[in-house]
Amino acid sequence: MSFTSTPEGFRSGFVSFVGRPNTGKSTLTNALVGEKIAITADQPETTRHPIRGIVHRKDSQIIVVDTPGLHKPRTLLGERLNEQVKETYADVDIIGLTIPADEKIGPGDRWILEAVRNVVPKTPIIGIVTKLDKATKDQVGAQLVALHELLGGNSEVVPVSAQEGIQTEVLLNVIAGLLPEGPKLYPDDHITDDDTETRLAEMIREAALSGLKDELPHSVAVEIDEILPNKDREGVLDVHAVIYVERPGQKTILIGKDGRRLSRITHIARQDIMALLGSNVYLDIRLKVLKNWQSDPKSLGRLGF
Ligand SMILES: Nc1nc2c(ncn2[C@@H]2O[C@H](COP(=O)(O)OP(=O)(O)OP(=O)(O)O)[C@@H](O)[C@H]2O)c(=O)[nH]1
Ligand SMILES: [Mg+2]
Repeated sequence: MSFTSTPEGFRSGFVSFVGRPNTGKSTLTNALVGEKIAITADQPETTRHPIRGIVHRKDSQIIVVDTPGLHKPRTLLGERLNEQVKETYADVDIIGLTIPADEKIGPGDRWILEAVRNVVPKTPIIGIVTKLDKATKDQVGAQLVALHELLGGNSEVVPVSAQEGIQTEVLLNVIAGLLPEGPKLYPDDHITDDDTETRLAEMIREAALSGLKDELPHSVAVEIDEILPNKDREGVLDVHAVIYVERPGQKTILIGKDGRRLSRITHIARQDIMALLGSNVYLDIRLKVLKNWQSDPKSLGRLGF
């Protein structure tokens, strides 16, 4: 841990990305932080807890808070996530509203903007047009105008492609310019607040989500049971994890024909886990049914929601 001295005129503070599910908030968070701290997936409602990532720059420290996408909740889990997100707004200096370049601004976006303005009427909101690489120049231009109109006043709007790393520095400059002067809030080598177990569980969830469709991704939750040194092999860590689903049929799908899907999940997650832990890993994943956990207060509590 090291805290180098803070130069004159240094700025620091928090920015939170909010937006509909699947608009690229987590991908953008990772791109700005420069390390994968938030999992991403091509289905909506992937992120389930606010994740802090720290961007260390010469003259500023920007703490990015990635949040679950806001949406009209269908389950108790959805309601709890929305509450969490709204609590997050209260503590940030800037809000970045994310809207993809290739999707029309709709009622969902207006609903989010209204929710944000109700909770924190004074916090500046910048517009971020995400997935720039997926649209033509004209589309991006039109989206910037539309987003500017939606936000009103003299709000900043910035187009980015987190995937291609286009305009990310520009976005950081805009954010830093709006932050108050202040000292470093985190040591120079601190990247995220999430503990190792949470990050491992998320890596397994990301591997499990890949290729799943419809409602199944929402039914997946992961818990790390324990991490222990392997008894027989020195330098190897045993990671025991459980993937929860809501119904027996979902368990069958995740195991796959001849257990193939589960082996693939284990293989992919193990690579990520070894990279994070910097150690050889034996990964053991069990599958369990926790009936309708998304709607059951007791199960939600147990899974940390
Ligand atoms: N082409 C392209 N795809 C992107 C970009 N950013 C994100 N995506 C894709 O969009 C999908 C959703 O990205 P996420 O970062 O998980 O979106 P999110 O807003 O965090 O979603 P939730 O956590 O569900 O609210 C993933 O398949 C990403 O790979 C981008 O700049 N360009
Ligand atoms: Mg996300």
